[in-house]
Amino acid sequence: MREYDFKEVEAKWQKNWKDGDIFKTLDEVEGKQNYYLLAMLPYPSGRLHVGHARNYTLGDVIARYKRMKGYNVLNPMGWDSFGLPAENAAIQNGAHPAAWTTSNIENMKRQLNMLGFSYDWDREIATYKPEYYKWNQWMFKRFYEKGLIYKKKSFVNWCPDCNTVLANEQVEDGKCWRHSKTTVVQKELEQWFFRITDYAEELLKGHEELKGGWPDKVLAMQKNWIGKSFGTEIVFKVAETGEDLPMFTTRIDTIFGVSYCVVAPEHPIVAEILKVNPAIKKDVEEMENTDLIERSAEGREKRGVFTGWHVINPVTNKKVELWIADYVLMNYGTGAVMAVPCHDERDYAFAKKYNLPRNIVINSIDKETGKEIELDPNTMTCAFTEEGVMTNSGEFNGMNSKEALTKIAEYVEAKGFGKRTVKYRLKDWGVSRQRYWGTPIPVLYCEKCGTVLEKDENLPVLLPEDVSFDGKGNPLQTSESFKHATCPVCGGPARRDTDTMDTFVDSSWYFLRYCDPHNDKLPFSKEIVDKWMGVDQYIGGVEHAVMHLLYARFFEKILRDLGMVSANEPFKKLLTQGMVLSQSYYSEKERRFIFPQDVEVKGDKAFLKSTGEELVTKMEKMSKSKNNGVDPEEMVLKYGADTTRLFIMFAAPPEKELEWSENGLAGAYRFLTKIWRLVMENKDDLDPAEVDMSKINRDDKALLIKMNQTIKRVTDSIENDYHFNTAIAATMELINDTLDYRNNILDAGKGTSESKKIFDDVIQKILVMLSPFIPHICDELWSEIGKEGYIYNTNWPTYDPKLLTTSEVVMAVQVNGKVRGTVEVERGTAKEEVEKMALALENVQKHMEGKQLVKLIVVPDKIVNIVVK
Ligand code: ANZ
Ligand code: ZN
Ligand code: ZN
Repeated sequence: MREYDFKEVEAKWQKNWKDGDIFKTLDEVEGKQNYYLLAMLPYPSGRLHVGHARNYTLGDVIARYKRMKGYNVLNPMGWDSFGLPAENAAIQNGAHPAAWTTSNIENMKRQLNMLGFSYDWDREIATYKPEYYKWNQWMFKRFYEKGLIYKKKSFVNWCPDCNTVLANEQVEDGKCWRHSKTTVVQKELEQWFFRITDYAEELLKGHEELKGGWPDKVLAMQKNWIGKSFGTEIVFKVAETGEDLPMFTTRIDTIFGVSYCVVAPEHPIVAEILKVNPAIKKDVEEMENTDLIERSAEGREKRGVFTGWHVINPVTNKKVELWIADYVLMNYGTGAVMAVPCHDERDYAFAKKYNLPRNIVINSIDKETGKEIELDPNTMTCAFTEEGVMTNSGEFNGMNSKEALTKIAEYVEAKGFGKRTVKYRLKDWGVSRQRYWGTPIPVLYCEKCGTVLEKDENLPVLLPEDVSFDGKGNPLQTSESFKHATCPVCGGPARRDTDTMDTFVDSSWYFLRYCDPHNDKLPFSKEIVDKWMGVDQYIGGVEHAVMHLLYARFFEKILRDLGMVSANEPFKKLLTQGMVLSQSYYSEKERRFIFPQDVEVKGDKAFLKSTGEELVTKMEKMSKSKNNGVDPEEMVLKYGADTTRLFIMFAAPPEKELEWSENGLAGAYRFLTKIWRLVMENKDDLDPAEVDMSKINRDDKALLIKMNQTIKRVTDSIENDYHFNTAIAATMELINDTLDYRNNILDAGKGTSESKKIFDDVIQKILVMLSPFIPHICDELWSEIGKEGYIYNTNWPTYDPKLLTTSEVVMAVQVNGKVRGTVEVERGTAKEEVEKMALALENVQKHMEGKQLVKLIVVPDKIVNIVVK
């Protein structure tokens, strides 16, 4: 028998698939429903990492499974190939970002193909290609025409290491998402913004459509990010000037307790105040220069200054001081706050520091007695922010504060003091980046015509080649050919915008381009896109919950409103795969992480080979700094693609963390050799012909039932949130039963005329069910058993619902109350038959010997009772 040689098998089938062009996907196939499977496209960093391998294996298994279930499946792949690393590599090595990116793509494509993924490469896209980014520019123009893009001078997040602006979503705990040690600072710049806030409400409402299909946690993260809050805008008048100063509050129930008001240092009124009170200028400037993220940090000491001016509370007519403080931000609400120290933590801290008045307007309620507990502003140690009973609030006294929230809002509206409003935490999306490696923004500045957009027929605005990558500032500004252009309106000289678009623009619509990748008239045709969209199953990392996944939804909605697509939501179902962990080894003596090759593992302990020191082990996320990374290519070279795929799918359900282990891989490999042997030893005169059910015996039936049960279990496990691990486990059980059947029945000559047929059928079904996971070996064995073509094109097996449970029961046979044996019979067997079988049992006869039969009772399908004397 030929041994299993994965290198030979995998190379052979990868070539066959390619030569046969079997993964080519048409937009329509007669009699088949379309199914769009999408895995998040990778950034071409150079090498595939384990997270990619997991993500794309999951996708490929689903794609192959759906294909066999009769769908016309789209399973595309591409490259999110603009972005900083390419540019940083250019600065370091002098290679052009395009060259770096192209060679990375080539290498990663080779690695993906090594894993046997069923991509239709004819639909491959790469966002750095002019034929792709042209459409970013085209869409920029359409969005601009719709009023969804505007330019504004504003404070933006700036990473001094990236040397560029970051979106709010790219700032994590005040640090850059790419430089976890770099504090993001604020810088004032002219920026292009996408009006994502126009869609805030719809992005929130759209969650109704996604419930069930998306993980709850992702929906919760988006909801929180959009941050809808209901409040009231109430107008205070400035006592000194009479001008209106609107405040945004979510707690209008506390209006009677306002003891001062605050504006942000950037608030427009501050300029007027400085004219009459220049002494506070320095304070204001210092507050303005404090980092925005730091300013909004919880628990931080607040800073402020009294303006000298006052404002009048419209409800109470009371005059209170107006302050400027750093804890109020200009980009939220109205940039002005009515402060109620006894009922708000920030106000409380501020009022204590600056000795401002504090008034109670809500009393606490005793939970047991329901009685009001009077609070004392002088003895309380923190703000009371819960629900309670209204006090010191005129006609609202005694009312529950929650009820008062509505009542006072109505009152304020009726009196014309203000109106109820809704505010969102979500900000417009700033897309200008001061970098080279991105889509040029198709805007020019002409002295005569002002801001103008490039003509459609002049798109794409190409990235110029005459740039220098010296790490100082924006390379585009070094290109003379780029900067100096012709005004598309008057033909005079004009200056190009030298910023490029945030690369999240690229990934906001790439899934539409896959549907119609070669279109040179439009980004895509609506007719074709509507055949595929929305994506039936999207797979990727949960780290994209609020950036990519929100931006892509935003784009889909704009494009729908532009009449370019029909679906409301781009991704019907979302699977966020878990992280891949592996063992790390740490030496406390040497204070460093040890590479696995320098470790000796004994039982559950690990030692440093060179010194014998016992190491600290931990299962944790793979990372370079922990020396616990695994290179998937190495694994494929060592064990093969099928083994690697099988291990990844078998080790954990997709949404859970996966613990990488070489033992696990070795186990997967042994399993493959077992299948190999099972098929190769039995492949001759394979004859899975129709079984004559009247001729089978009990053992035949047991295997048939096991097979049908397995088909059901495997199918159900896949349909139920892709629990591939249980699907594989079920198939392993069937394989073991099949081996037993061969050894104990076929080889022992105990079979019937039907036994071999059943056995052969089981072998075929096993190959079909395993093929989405381990496609190479299955195709090889498929051809070994004499099949033509590819398993990829066969149908998924179905089960016979009548063959899911055995109809046999085991009945105990008792003699004088003691079990002396059992009989196995078909359910509902006649009493006389059962009696005969029971009395024929040797052990029963032994215990009846020399005695007289008194009674024989058969409880059908349960028990036989024999009484003797
Ligand atoms: C009076 C008040 C009394 C408030 C009280 C709270 C508790 P969310 O829920 O996040 O929307 N606020 C409004 N604009 C602000 C700004 N630009 N910078 C800083 N704080 C601002 O928060 C809304 C609450 O945050 C508002 O309700 C306001 O303080 C404050 F017992 O008004 B509140
Ligand atoms: Zn950075
Ligand atoms: Zn002009």
